[in-house]
Amino acid sequence: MGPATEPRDLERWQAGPGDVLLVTDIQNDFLSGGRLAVTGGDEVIPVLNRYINAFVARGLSVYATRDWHPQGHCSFHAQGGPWPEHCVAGTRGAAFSTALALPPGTTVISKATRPDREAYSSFEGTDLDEDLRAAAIRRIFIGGLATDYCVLNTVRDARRLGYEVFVLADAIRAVEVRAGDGQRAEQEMADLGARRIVLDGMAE
Ligand code: VGL
Ligand code: ZN
Repeated sequence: MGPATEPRDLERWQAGPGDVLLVTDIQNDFLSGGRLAVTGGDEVIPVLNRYINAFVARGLSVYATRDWHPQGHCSFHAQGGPWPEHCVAGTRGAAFSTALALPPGTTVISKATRPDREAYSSFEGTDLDEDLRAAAIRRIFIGGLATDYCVLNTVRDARRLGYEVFVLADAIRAVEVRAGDGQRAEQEMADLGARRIVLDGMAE
């Protein structure tokens, strides 16, 4: 296998009909000062804004997901879960960052809304698959937080459901509960056939 086909290679890319931008969990609690701040999480926002511009300029749709837990969610420490309380529906911590330039008409997908169920994938317990199918979407361009949780699990489901996936390598960051989780997640996504792109690889 030559270098050009190595799975970790960055590809030139362009977005067009059948493509969607899936902006994942750019919520205050995952950003600096938040309850579950992801290291470097803020850095992806200006990059995502440029991807958003590129999609909007081509008349393509943008979806934004949000972690949207009820109070007392099973994933919180107080309930014996792995995380501090975060992204409680309707709170400031659960709100999208005001620095994120979501366009009018953005479809918002709320996930992990049931008290007794964790859901890292944006497909789990949501209408995302039905919505994308109804819109004839075949390719998902995914960026956001966190690489090793929501992004990874969403990509697993997307590939299983038959979507082509492009991971925005310059617009994701990992929680890294264990060092290397982000790297392992990126490798698994590549192994699943997700392609890795960066903004600079966009063809004119
Ligand atoms: C997530 C940790 C806790 C995520 C959600 O969406 O990546 N990570 N809850
Ligand atoms: Zn959560």
